Amino acid sequence: MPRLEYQTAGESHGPTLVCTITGLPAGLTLDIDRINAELARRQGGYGRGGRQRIETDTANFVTGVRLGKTTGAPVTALIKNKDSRLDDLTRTPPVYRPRPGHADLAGSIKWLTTDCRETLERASARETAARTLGGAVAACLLREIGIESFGFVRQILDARTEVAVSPENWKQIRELRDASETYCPDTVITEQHKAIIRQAKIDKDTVGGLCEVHIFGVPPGIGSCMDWRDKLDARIAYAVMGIQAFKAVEMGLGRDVVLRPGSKVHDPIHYDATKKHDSTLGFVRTSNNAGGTEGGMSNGMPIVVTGAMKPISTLLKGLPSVDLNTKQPEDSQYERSDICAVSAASVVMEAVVAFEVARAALDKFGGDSMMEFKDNYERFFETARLLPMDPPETVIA
Ligand code: EPS
Repeated sequence: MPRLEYQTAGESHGPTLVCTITGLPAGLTLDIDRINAELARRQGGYGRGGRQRIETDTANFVTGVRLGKTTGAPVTALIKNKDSRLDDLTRTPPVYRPRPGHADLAGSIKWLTTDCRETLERASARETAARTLGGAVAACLLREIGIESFGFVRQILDARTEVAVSPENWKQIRELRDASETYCPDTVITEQHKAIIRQAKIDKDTVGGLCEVHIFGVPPGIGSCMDWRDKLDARIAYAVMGIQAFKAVEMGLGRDVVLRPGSKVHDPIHYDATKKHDSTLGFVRTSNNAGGTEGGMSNGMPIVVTGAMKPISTLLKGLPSVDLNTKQPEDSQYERSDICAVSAASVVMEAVVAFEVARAALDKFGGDSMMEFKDNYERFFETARLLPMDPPETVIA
């Protein structure tokens, strides 16, 4: 069976976006309502542009699914672009004045053209709808083994919530997030976010922020230290940096590890027999500075990832640039865009992190069918709880 992978295709103003997922076991029930709910959430958030009023993103599965379940064949899903006009040069004209911060300049040189549209149609964050779909499918698989994901907005510009998320409170915090127009589980900070975005609009400017994702119920031992390419934290960082406009990724304490000595960074290990039947197998920590991975493997604690999104590079007032045909100084060209897309990015980030965890879970437990996958998962826990296998007197202290 191939390893779980996904790829996307489609232009921002082409007829459709495509997500193809290979390596899914047979028999996975796709929760279409939840998948479409994630697509709708990605379209939302305070500060989005006019495009989201045109589109109603929904997943149309065209291969690899029968009677609502995967068959083991490649799964392909389409998301229709209602605002399809790629070949209409009056409504989708060439772009000769590249936007600093966008893919425009590098792409136009790479593909030997002065029309940045060739690049920007694919570089556009519209593509993230397809990755959100792939991640929402992966989340269906994870829920079958009790793994849940949760993403939210921690900060926009300098307005930051200090809300603490834990396995005990995350569902209440999710309700707060869902009531927030910026997907931030803090009513006071949400109002500050909205004021920041309103001011940016007046200033014809844009703003970025921090997204945070927590994954709960991940058993120890997902990922591997044996090959750097299989390290779970490395895979997650790769996936998060692959989201449009992301400039930094951190696990747990992240770069703040440098501000503390080792005794204040590493999470003490305790054994609690009452938690033996949890996904932790009873090995609990009093802190989670590591963000749930050690040595590139999950350690039983929640996986905690932060991603930093830069401000959108399309500014209504333009930025200093050059006309690629005349080489004369000109301000960058304006294309309809968003003032702030951090809320949407938190949905995309949750999706791409979930996909990486799903791949690592399938690498560990495998199986051509969901029945086999879940059976392997249960069997692993049964065996792990039997450790040590040798009688205690033969174990050298
Ligand atoms: C987006 C769709 C795009 C942009 C935005 C996000 O649609 P349009 O270009 O037709 O307005 O609103 O894309 C960008 C921020 C970008 O840099 O291209 C979406 O669906 O998320």
